[in-house]
Amino acid sequence: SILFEVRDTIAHITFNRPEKYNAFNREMALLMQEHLDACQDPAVRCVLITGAGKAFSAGQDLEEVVDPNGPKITAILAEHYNPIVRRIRKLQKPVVAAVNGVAAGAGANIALCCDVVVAARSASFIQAFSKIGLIPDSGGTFFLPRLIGWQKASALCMLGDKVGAEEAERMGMIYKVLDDATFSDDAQQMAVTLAHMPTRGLALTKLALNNSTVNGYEDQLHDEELLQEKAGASHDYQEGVQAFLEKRKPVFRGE
Ligand code: LHQ
Repeated sequence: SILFEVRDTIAHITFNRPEKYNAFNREMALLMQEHLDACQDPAVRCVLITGAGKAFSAGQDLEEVVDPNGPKITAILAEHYNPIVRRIRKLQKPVVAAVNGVAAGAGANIALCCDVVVAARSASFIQAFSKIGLIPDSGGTFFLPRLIGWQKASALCMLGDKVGAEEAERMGMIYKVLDDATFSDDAQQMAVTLAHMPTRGLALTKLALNNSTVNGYEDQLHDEELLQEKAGASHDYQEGVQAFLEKRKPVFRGE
């Protein structure tokens, strides 16, 4: 249900249940966690998540939750989705979501917790939860108001309106829209760029941004000192400065 391949330091994670719009069943949610764990390998310097077929992901496979005697919702969140979101935020390297088509429910919010979110012009985002009586999960109530502001988040969470990629870009929900025709190549190129950057510095950048969600201003300035000290001790910082002064292209090792 998920394709996983590491090629040229990029881990490609491709949701692959196209006939179900890549809806998450238990197997797929657990597999996603395994693959994200595998991405901790230092040989991986960027993760690229996308969907096969027409959709990115339609969120929870609703066929799997129709039985009221089936798995409890709390267990689904605690065992399927929250561990995925936590892994993406904790992973010490950039995670790119390349949203190729519709991203609904948990599918949308897994995309939105990634470090760089790009979408094909024809893609869309739906906080589908309200339409079936649920609340946005997989971090949606945390990330969405921070991305697009309280009012737009609140309205989208309640109305469940479909937001096209261009509007999502305008709102600040995603980084960029890419053309459909070249989407997969362009998203891949972005992953290549990130994979050649100072991975350690990017990891510390991610940590600083994560910390800013809990820190006050003074604590955040203090964290920047500590994290910058670590970044400043990296090989890639030396290399970056030296390459600049020597007017040559830097060769970053990611450490
Ligand atoms: C699906 C699904 C799907 C199964 C499309 N399941 N088959 C956490 C805790 C516990 C419980 C619940 O959930 C959660 C987290 C969540 O993610 S809740 C939100 C769950 N997702 C949704 O409510 C979205 C449901 N899907 C849709 O609204 C539409 O399918 C979208 C807007 C995604 C796409 O619409 P269309 O482009 O019109 O496509 P479609 O509706 O025809 O779907 C294509 C096929 O995919 C279709 O199968 P079929 O055999 O009829 O061709 C759908 O049944 C199937 N599919 N989403 N979530």
